[in-house]
Amino acid sequence: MKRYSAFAIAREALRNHTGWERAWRSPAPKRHYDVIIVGAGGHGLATAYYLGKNFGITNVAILEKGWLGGGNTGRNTTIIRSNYLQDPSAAIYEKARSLYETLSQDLNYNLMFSPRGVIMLAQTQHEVRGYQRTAHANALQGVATEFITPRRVKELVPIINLSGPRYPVLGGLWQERGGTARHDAVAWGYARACSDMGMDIIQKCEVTGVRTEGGKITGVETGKGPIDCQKLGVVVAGHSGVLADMAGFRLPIESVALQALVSEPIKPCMDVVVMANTVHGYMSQSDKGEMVIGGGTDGSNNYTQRGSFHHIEETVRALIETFPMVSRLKMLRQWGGIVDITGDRSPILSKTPVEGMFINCGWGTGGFKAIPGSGWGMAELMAKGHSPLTQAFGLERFREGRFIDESVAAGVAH
Ligand code: FAD
Ligand code: PYC
Repeated sequence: MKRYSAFAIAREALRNHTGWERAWRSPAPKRHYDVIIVGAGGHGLATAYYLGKNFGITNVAILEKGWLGGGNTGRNTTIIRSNYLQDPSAAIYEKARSLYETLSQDLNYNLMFSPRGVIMLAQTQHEVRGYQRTAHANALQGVATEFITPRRVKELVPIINLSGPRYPVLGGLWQERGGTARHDAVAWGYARACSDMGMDIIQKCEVTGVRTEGGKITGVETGKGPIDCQKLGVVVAGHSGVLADMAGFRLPIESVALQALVSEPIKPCMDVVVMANTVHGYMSQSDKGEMVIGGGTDGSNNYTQRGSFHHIEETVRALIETFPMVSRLKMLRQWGGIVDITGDRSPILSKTPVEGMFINCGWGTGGFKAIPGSGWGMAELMAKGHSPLTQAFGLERFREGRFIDESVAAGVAH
């Protein structure tokens, strides 16, 4: 695959952009692969990429029922941070954040990573204590965060109203190297690199059945026929329960819609990301000038990719107290994704009761930020059978009661 560079752009400009290659191939599926990954979202593609890059495993197919990146990866609000409380979480999210720092260069694809800083506002005494505790934990974990005063919050976010009648701003948990990245580009960058390594990305190829023999994985049924494999990685976010059901086991997971919206584009007014978890809202400004806004999850489990209308109204109403300027904005578009939530708000990266079948899910409302670290750990788990990054996130923790409680760090109300 030709490298993207300033020189390549100049060359193509001179020949009316007729020389660009397709970013990834669209092959017909082969009858057999060493590894099949189900789901071409960020986590599935990153898993495939690190299988190839770190372990030389490239006879891999990535099967996607829709278009790659069309699930939550292409629907999220792109916030990247690693300010979690528990040690296993800090390890995997910080691994991901640090990989994001150089991922554009690694993939030779501009992910528009923007470490502009993330603040999680403390708007109750309970949150003050919670975030101070997280800042102390992060210091021990080597994650750079600090608890900041309301005055510092105002310096960083001049448009904020510190003295809301219900929820005044009492401080915030600040991560200076948190930020955002372009979500589609993350999927596209990994896809291009996987295709370049010889992996087959097969879109419009729904997995409809999981084939086993003597408790061991042998392959999958798909809309394009049966395909055999030695190892299967299921990375399908909100549809994880459906795939587990096909293989004959159950997951401790719920699927629910989470939605977001963007405003009309306006002049630059906020150059950090702000999460206001008590009022169930968060906001950043995109490079195009739109205010990117999201809220909490729907109150009932569902598989819609829209979310309920009253919920978006509630989000905006709540945000107006902290950001009065929002009341003057016109909203441009709204969408939703199906997120997969576990009881302890931590993901599952695990072997399963079926030998050779692995699962990566449960990232809930917060998995975009984790994509590189998750892919790194999941690839190691699939290649070697164990990984220090994924060890604590096995399915057995629900049986053994070793929960990794991240209900505060999850940030988004559910
Ligand atoms: P997905 O991107 O959903 O990929 C799974 C893929 O599997 C899909 O493409 C789907 O089509 C495919 N699939 C499903 N079933 C089958 C099948 N049977 N056969 C073949 N393919 C199948 N996280 C953050 O860190 N920061 C944020 O700011 C943030 N904001 C969010 C805002 C919203 C509105 C939403 C919905 C989510 C947000 N998230 C955020 C969460 C984040 O988007 C997800 O955790 C992450 O994208 C999950 O990635 P994935 O690769 O696991 O899933
Ligand atoms: O996990 O940071 C996050 C997040 C922000 C918005 C949705 N999830």
